[in-house]
Amino acid sequence: MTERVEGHGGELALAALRAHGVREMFTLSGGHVFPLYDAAHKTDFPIYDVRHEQSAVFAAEAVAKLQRRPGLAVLTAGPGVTNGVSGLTSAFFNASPVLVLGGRAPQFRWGSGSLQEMDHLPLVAPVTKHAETVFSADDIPRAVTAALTAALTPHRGPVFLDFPLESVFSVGDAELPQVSPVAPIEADPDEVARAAGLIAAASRPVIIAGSDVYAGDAIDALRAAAEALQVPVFTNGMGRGALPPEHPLAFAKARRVGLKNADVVVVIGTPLDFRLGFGDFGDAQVVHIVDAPSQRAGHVRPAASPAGDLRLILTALAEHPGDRADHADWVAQLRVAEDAAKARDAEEMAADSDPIRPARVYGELRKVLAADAITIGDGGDFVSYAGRYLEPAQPGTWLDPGPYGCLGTGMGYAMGARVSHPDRQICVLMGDGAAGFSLMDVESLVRQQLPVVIVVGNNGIWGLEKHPMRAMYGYDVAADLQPGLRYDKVAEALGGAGETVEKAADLGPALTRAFDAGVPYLVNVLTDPADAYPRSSNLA
Ligand SMILES: Cc1ncc(C[n+]2csc(CCOP(=O)(O)OP(=O)(O)O)c2C)c(N)n1
Ligand SMILES: [Mg+2]
Repeated sequence: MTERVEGHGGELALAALRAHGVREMFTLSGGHVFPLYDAAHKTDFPIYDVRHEQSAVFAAEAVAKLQRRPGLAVLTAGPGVTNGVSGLTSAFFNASPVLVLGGRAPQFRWGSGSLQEMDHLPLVAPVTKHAETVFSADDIPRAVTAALTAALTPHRGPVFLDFPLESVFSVGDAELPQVSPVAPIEADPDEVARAAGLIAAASRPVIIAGSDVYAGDAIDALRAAAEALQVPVFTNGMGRGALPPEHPLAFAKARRVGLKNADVVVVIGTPLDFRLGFGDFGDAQVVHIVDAPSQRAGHVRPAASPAGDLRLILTALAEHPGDRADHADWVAQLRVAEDAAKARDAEEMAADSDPIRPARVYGELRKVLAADAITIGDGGDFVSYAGRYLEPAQPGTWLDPGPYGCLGTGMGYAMGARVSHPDRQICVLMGDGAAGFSLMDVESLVRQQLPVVIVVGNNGIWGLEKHPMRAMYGYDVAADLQPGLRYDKVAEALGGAGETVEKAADLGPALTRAFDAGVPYLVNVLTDPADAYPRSSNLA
């Protein structure tokens, strides 16, 4: 049974959006998109607005990542859309189902020089799965449905539509297309069996599970596969927290030892990119399990690479009928390395140094974060430390920018997280450099009553660039910020609250006040500028 809908372009768009479970929009005002606001306003569809379009797209991406449903950003024509391009690109790298609806100058006088008249498609096409201009109101429901279907089909990703002024302002009517669930891609059973056989026969296998495992709702299947085959699990991105930290197969710190000694490395739902040494694991065989054939690596020859629905593939691995090698010694060996690294980390997280070292910030934070708290990283070294010292206890609680590495996600991701989880702790970990990209959106959070905690690791430098530049050239340029700057006062001026912390002993009480505040609260921690995150490759 199909439903017929009537109304202006905004109303037709909203009808299709609702049918797909879109529940809110993130935006920054512009006349070209007024009909979308009109439709939302009349039907109590929540509108959250921001102070820079990139925050709107990042907020939509956070919704998409956390809730595994489409996130929506509405951007006005021209500069509204171009300001959203870094957000779209991040979503593209992260396979996040984000829909950006753009305004567009009128078609009937295209070429005459209307305000903000530009064709957005050539700009956004390379970073979207689908980009289209919808020339008539009647066509909007079909276009929205097609775009969202593309966004949700693995390998997922962002999509873009723009509406010429006359198409979104005029009245039309259309059938509301049926929304059918995306059919799972079934992997080649022989390839799955080959993968299962390799893992089962391995002496020292490891799993690395990434974001698509969460996006594909395959967390339980991952756990079942790991348990059935007794394989230690490391994670990255949205895969973090897939196994609770106390699980016997959950590992984080023993990664170097694990990858150095493994004979089979099973990478699931994440690309073989720079984060994984480009898939070069020495003599180990690589099994790369991906959610769509397009995600198979071109630069590596895996021993097996099943491509398809991750839940189905992982369930098949769990049910592997053949013999399996005993991995108990291997798991025990990694546990020794893990425990030793944890003990070292615990010492660093308790360090009483002056100035404060970032490790201590995370030591204190761990004491006040609930298991379901959402932590968001936006910065350089300060966030690398977050990755090392914070242990997400549940899946879907960790947001990092992903392999595009775009600074500035902080306040947008925070908004999307707060809207997704009104009752949880939301904590943004920000470098002082990163803060400059989105801190103005504290105003948006205050005004719309979306409290979050922001912890700024304030070392007065672009640390992740300054230290490598010095190492490379013996000097650095364009890497300094004002030391000791009062970012807490910025939050205060924007209607939030905050404080500056200079002594390690003051961190705990400050964090407790922050989470109790009920308004956006910025804890400005003055950290040691001499502290550089140790990394083998310092280029980012
Ligand atoms: C949009 C964008 N611009 C520039 C960079 C390059 N970059 C990566 S990390 C970094 C430094 C971040 O400094 P800060 O946020 O203060 O964190 P710190 O390293 O000092 O802890 C820069 C400039 C980037 N990743 N994204
Ligand atoms: Mg810094």
